[in-house]
Amino acid sequence: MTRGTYYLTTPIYYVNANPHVGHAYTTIMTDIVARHHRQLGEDVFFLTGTDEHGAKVAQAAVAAGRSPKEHADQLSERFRALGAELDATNSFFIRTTDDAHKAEVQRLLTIMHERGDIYRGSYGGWYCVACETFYNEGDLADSRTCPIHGTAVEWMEEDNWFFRLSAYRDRLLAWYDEHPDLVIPTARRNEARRMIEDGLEDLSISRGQIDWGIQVPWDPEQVIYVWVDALFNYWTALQYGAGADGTRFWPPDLQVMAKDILKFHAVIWPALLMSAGLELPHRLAIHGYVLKGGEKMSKTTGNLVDPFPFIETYGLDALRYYLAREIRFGEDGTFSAEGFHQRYTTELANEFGNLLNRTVNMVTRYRDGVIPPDRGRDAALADEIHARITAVRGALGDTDITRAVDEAWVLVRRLNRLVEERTPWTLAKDPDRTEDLDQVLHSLCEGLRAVAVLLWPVMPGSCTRAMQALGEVPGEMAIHRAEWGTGVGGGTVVVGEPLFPRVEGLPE
Ligand code: ME8
Repeated sequence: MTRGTYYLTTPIYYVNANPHVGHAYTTIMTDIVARHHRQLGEDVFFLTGTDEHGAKVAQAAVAAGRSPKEHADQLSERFRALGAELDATNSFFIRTTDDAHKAEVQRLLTIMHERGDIYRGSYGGWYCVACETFYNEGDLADSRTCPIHGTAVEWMEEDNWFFRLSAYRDRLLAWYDEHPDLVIPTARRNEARRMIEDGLEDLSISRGQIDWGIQVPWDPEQVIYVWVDALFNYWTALQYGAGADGTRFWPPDLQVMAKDILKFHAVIWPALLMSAGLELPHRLAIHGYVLKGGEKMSKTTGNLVDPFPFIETYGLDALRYYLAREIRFGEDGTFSAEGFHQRYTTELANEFGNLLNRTVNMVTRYRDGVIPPDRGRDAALADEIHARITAVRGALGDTDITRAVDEAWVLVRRLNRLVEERTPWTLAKDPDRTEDLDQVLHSLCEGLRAVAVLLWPVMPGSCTRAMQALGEVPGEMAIHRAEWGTGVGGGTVVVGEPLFPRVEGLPE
């Protein structure tokens, strides 16, 4: 039997400034889904990378006193390092300055040109360099500023190449109607559909005034508009970054991003693909903003949170968990050092870490470390575990990452209640209740293994350690290992360091 493939992507990040928690957020959320699909036994290809051309990057390079390429090399490395630091399991890291990417973008553009979708025209409009896009007068915020960044826009007038985006209106609407859950959440889908319905203007897809970009194949005076160059990365990466027959992964099963780039992905991207004759993605999952002090965390606003101090103080898994749980996937959410500390202490250290610790200690004290056999007295818990697995799978199938963590956490709390209700320390004093004690210890180990498997995509390091503490083979995180009765059986627990040691908080 061939394994099903699953292809998922993050946006490729601009190399105009250092990565921050906003980028970490998207990469972590996508990694959670990637890991989950590997647990399901699928052949997963997970792509991330950097977007390196365009005016924005060229200007940042000038400001840093470097050539665009030197600047891009340096910054791209930081994004790559961030991914590694976050334990992101991306299969490839694309750079739009890769020669193979450039050649493939040129090939696609030639196809679009040959089919008559690209023509020469002139255009004048208000340009926001931070967005790398034109705005109509009516879209601008007060005093002619960008509606997203609040920064000044510039009038730009050019003679360049245009893509007949307007000609794709009906095909795009039909595609939306045929695929009702293509863009999630629904509010974003409706927003994107409205943009199409309200009418689309043709898109200027080349620039004559800058040279930091990919040359238009039939016009050496012009470079390809950075967004067209960037969007095609999702296709080009498979041509040279996914081994032989990389295109078997096409089309993307899931593309994750924040709402700032909804129009590019939900309107322009599908039209480009139609024009290039390529299949369209199955799902675009649009998440909200990570806010700091009530505002979107962004390079332009400057209210950035550096993820590294949090990783150093609390550990990487705490950051992954906090972002997945605190910021409801699809909605805006606030990052706060205080909230982070609170969740770390109550949920990770007390509810999860301490539960594992107590369980391992009790098995050690009362049963010499050997997990006792199932005495067949906990069918209800076995059912509950099965229900949790179904719920977590369902939530991740809907790309509702926060709900998946919530569903898994129901089991963590259920197991804590089990300890309180059955008080194993009382059972241990009563020779007539040996089997009851066996059962509660067995049930806790079963339940904790399920928790470790279900939360492994979110907290890979800690859940692997939890599996080791339970005497399990830590590498085996396939989803079926969460089911009751799939443990190694008669295993020996291993007393170790706490999963989430107590820490002093970081200053807000
Ligand atoms: O837009 N909250 O790159 P970019 C949540 N190069 N997510 C955030 C965030 C925040 N405060 N800040 C950034 C670009 N992000 C283009 C994309 S794709 C073909 C080209 C994340 O560096 C989020 O995923 O501005 C957002 O969509 C992306 O970074 C924008 O990154």
